[in-house]
Amino acid sequence: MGIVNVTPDSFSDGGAFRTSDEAAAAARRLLGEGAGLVDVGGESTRPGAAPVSEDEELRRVEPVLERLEGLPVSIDTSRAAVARRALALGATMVNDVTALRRDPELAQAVAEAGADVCLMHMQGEPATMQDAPRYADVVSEVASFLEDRLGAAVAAGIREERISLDPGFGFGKTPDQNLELLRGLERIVALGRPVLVGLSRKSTLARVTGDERGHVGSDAASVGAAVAAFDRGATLFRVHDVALHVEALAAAAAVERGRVDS
Ligand code: HH2
Repeated sequence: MGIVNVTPDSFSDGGAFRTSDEAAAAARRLLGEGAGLVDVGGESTRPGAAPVSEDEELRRVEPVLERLEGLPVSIDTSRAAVARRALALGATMVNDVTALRRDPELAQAVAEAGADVCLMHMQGEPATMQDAPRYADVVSEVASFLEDRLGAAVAAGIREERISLDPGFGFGKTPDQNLELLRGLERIVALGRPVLVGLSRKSTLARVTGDERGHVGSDAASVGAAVAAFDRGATLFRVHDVALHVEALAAAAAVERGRVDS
């Protein structure tokens, strides 16, 4: 999954595009590099980010989605109105960092469209989530949250085979909590749904490479973390540098198979 942020303030590439044409061209490039899907988002969820209005979110993503009709697109939103518009324009997946908790109508919008959905764990809200995240046992708590949200999504009429789960790296977690969660990823995989990970350029990766204050991890560190997640059973990777991840994960998958051809 290649990332296309249409936001002025996302943590690593906010404000990267001046026009919808530029954003759509970047999305096509990521697909050309081997992404199976591009994730288009109009509201930053980085730590400290303020929410944007529904009108503003729609104004940002709609022209990009129009330019990507017919291509595999996921919409990074927690709002039913934005999801409905994106699904009408051909998006096939809704990536909701609130796991269907923010907008009570979103589950129905996904169910009615028969779309895929990714349910992500977050402790708190983006504005304050990094203030003092606390867990007795981060792996168990995230697993049990995702199990509950999976149940809620199915109860709302979304078919289980449409649902993927995401532990939500960086969303209300310290660097050590992110690493403990990644080390224990098999517990999330054991819930029986595909697991998506968003580790790309997250600030925990800046910490592990000795950058004490940086907010953006390197692509090399991102690839290392993605391969560690792959080894623990993750199958979906939300990334900025698609070409690097495609090559690294092709190598990791070939090792797993023990032969060149799949
Ligand atoms: N991380 C961000 C946004 N959306 N969705 C999922 N499923 N998993 C993630 O880990 C995830 C996500 C990060 O926030 P943002 O500020 O939008 O930065 P970027 O899109 O550059 O990663």
